[in-house]
Amino acid sequence: MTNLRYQFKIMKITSFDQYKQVYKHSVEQPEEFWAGIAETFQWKKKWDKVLEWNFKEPNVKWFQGGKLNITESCLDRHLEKDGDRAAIIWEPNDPKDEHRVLTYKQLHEKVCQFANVLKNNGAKKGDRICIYMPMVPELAIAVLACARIGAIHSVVFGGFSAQSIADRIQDASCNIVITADGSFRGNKEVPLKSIIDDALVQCPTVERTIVLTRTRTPVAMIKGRDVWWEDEIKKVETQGNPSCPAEEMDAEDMLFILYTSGSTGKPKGVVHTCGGYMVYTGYTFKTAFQYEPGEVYFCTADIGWITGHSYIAYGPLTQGATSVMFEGIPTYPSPGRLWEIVEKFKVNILYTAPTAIRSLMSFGDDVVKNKDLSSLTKLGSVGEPINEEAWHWFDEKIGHGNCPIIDTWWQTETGGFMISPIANVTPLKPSFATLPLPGVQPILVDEYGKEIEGNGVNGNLCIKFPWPGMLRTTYGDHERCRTTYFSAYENLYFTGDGCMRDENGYYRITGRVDDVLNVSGHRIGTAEVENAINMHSSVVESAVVGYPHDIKGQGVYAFVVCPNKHEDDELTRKDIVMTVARIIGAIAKPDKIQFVSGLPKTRSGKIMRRILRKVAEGDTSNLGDTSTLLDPAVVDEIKTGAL
Ligand code: 6R9
Repeated sequence: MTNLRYQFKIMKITSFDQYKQVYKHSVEQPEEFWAGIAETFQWKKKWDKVLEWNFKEPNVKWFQGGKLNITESCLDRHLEKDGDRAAIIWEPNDPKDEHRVLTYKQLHEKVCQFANVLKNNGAKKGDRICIYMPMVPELAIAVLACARIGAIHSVVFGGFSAQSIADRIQDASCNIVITADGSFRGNKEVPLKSIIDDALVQCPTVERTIVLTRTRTPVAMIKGRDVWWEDEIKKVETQGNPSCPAEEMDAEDMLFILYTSGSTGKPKGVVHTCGGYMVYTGYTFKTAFQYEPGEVYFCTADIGWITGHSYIAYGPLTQGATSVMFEGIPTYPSPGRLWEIVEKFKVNILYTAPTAIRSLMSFGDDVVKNKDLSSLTKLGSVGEPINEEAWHWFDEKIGHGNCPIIDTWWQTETGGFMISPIANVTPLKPSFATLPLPGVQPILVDEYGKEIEGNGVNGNLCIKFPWPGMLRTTYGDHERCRTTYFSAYENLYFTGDGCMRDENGYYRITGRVDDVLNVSGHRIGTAEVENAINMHSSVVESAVVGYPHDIKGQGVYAFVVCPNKHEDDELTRKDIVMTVARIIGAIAKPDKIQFVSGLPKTRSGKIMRRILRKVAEGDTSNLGDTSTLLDPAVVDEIKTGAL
């Protein structure tokens, strides 16, 4: 049994030397290290075995024999001492509307209530429940209520189309959908329930939808299938049982599924489990931000993405943190909105994305000048590599030069931060995620999987030892998990990212090395977008690549073969964009569409994406060897027509 002083030390790191010691210990004695961290969470029964693993199948099990319910670490354990502390501060889309504060006591009560609603509506442990909701506190409540009763949530971001939702509901055979009439985002209203209705035409497994009132836009409510959230809550109230016992879960039981794009067409359902994910999100949140109770923390992500799961909901709540949740967008009603929220709630820690920073930078410094940002002590960045210009602006204009920037590198699949500075401990270097957190063992490999040792090197980023927050499988298809992450290099988890390690051993992520784009910090598979474009009636084939975009990081550039198109190119472009929005969602819309008579293919029929990437980047001076192309003439045409 590890002693408590040691546990305290590993979560609260005060010097760079101490980080190095703890890191060394985490590599030499990983099981002791992780057991020490796990001790700081609430378990119904402690584990029998810390770790069992191989990366071949893969088979990774943490804290086997342990019994828990993650909501007890997030809620119940804070009630006695900190029940009146704010758990969630919610800021609505329209600043003229009232904000809401939910204390730990209130959040606990609402989660229990809604857990009982779920039970009344037939939900059981192990069921898959799809959640498609606006960024309102009820979204967090729905997520936690699923966890409370042991149902597996699958949150779908509010920007996805009916078709994308249907694919995800079918893949996991969900029986319940939780949604709202609509959502407010900036000056737009999204008719969520109507989109769900379109999706459900293809989803016979769904027996019930629970609909929250938000925009009160008219909705179709189908007898026997659709119920209102508010009515169901009233029923629970009259039943007079406000509490809901937390279902006992095995450490390795599934907690949730979250779909993410890869290099093949269909998004994968990344699976996270109860014990490991709880320990990992809580530990990384506490460690990287060196979070102290009472600090106000604001993560600008949406719960529909992994960042929101791990660092709006679960991670901060396990640590009894006060988490600000924002319904709207950074530029509404004006580009000063984020800074106004910081001012209003005296935010101490602001965690956001480079794309948001670049977008707000473009409005000039005046927007920031008259805002009181003096409450800020720590800043964070996530989602994509942060360029130096954005890093310095964030540092100077927002942090006034005295807030560390915690550039956290991680993925949906890793569950939580992997490579990240520790606030006020790790010396920073702009655009570098710096060093692995204790417990994380990165390694760079060449294309053959050989380790690239030493410093001042570049390679593909892999992880060589398991960590508790890693994905366990891809839902319904374990083989896909193996081939995607564990087959490229033997005995390593492959991240899909390229990376450089500088002379001091600091890591800088250089971007994806597979066919995944990172648009405004969101992962989009090129194959997925191509499939959607190809659905358009006059498209024969297409190829999608990324190109550098000032605000989004990467933009979507599509080369489309469309011989029988409408004579008005612009109209056809709009139709294609609309087709993509229908099939995937607005987030995947191509920024540029170039019509071509053919794609550059090798004699074996493979599209030479290298050439297309160069054209999209506007660098056609040296396209490299094109001699293996079936028809080298198409390259000239593509070059001339570049947008
Ligand atoms: C958390 C999240 C994961 C991909 C990842 C990488 C990129 C994320 C980054 C970063 C450089 C950072 N990425 N954080 N690149 N520096 N701090 O974004 O998860 O949506 O699954 O995306 O995002 O390319 O592989 P996810």
